[in-house]
Amino acid sequence: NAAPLDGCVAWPDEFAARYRERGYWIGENLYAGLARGAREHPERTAVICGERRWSYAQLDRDARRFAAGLRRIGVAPRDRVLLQLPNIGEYYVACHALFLLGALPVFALPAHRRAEIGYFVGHADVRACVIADRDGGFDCRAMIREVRAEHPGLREVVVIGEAEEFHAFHALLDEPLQGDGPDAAEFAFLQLSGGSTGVPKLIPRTHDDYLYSVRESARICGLDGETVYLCVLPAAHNFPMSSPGALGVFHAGGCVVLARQGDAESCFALIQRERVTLAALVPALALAWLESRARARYDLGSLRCIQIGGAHLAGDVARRVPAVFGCRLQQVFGMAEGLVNYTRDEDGEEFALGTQGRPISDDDEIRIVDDDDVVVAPGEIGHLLTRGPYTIRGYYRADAHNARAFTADGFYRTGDRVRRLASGHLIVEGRAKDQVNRGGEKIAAEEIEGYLLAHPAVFDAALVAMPDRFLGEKSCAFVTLREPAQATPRELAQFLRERGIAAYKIPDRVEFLAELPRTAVGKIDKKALRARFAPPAVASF
Ligand code: J2J
Repeated sequence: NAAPLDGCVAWPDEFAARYRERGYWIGENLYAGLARGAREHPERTAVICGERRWSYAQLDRDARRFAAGLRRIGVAPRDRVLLQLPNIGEYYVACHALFLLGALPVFALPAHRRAEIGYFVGHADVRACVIADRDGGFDCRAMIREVRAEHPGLREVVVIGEAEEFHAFHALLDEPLQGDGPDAAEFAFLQLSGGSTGVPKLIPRTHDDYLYSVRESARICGLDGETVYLCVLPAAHNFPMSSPGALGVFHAGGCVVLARQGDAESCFALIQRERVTLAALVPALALAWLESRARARYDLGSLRCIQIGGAHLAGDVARRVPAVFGCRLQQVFGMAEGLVNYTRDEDGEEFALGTQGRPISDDDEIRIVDDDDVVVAPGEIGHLLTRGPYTIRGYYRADAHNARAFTADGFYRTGDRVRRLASGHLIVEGRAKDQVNRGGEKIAAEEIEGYLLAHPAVFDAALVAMPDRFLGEKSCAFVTLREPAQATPRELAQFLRERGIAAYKIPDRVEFLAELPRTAVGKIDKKALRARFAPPAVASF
């Protein structure tokens, strides 16, 4: 086998051999499933996007045509290609085209702005990007122009819609590229980490490891050719991509329905119209669905299962989901770094309501430890460490960070605090990582603190989570100012906006303090800051 892509950490040989031997890594790349679908059931609908539909044959053909066009403009195997698109059908065309080419998509979120996109482009030496002309009121081309001025290595820009001076997506639909795509041992893409550090981390996943998680997820979730999956979370998220997500649905020969608008009523209308059977939500969206009065006006009887994951799900919300929607609730506790846990149909309601599930694989190693990395007694709460056939061994180009984020024997430190039941089910009790989980969108405190500290009036800053009835958590920045400088919360928020960071990362609240509380060792005492907020009011309907 060729050496792994520079900056990626491969599994040690003995682990790779074991994962192959046990049939987890089957040597099939992430394109193969689509090619098979196009052969076996070409006419079946693969993607629905508004009034537009792609059959498996059309999706395969468009992906091959786009791959040919990308190759024509110089995109080569192992090149990194940033993908930033709203939930539109072309998302899966572009993904598969890149998988086939052996180029690595970098899965940016639609919310990302100049700061994040510029960072990804620089850090991963991104050579090309695929973007929409506009998303909502935002002109993505204008942003890319700014990014490109700083990163001339970003040579090719492909635009879906009005391309202006860039390549039009449609002009790159050449004669279909033939072939089977790359060796499955190759790294396939760079996924984004929720992160807890100053700069975002990129997650390299291989075809082999990711396809294993997709295949098993599809099996665990009982997907088949009849599955109609609603993709309402941003398609780039690991959850709607692979747990089992769109890739799981394609693997099973089902249909992905894209929701462009995330509001409850638009989703209900799609569920009714397309007879959706499965939807993946974060708890905040589940709450919005439960709260929506529009529900009564739609026939949602086709729904068989609602998956909820990405953030803490309150017990009362969990109970309401099956009661109100008349379908199964499946909890999903996953992470883009790898490990995914599901509650299973056969586990019964008690586990579905009260736990975050158990791992996909018998070879997902779960280690729960105290602050000194000593394994805790069974059933006790501790830090979750994990290692397995689809959990990464290192972030992309991040040697120093990897030394902290992984144990010497290759376990990933998830930053989550969990306890494990005798049945193997995990319950997420909290987290140790310095992060805000804002309705499933992760915000690394250190990243935002860094931006705040760049403001001339700011002396010190600490970002912490505050409880929110709908989003679960919102962010609050506690700030001390330099004397005699002055600033208002509004000015600071505006300052951050001008840095070009995603809107969800702008602190929801800014509080000025004369001094930040400190721990005995002199670190900012975030626990004390969080304690200033009352526990969340119980949501009632
Ligand atoms: C509590 N916290 C959870 C849950 C994730 C499937 C589902 C989710 C993600 C995801 C994913 C949680 N209860 N049910 O990639 O494939 C928090 C934990 C975790 C972090 C990972 C998937 N489910 N979390 O959310 O990479 O803190 O992946 O470590 O975005 O979300 O975030 P992310």
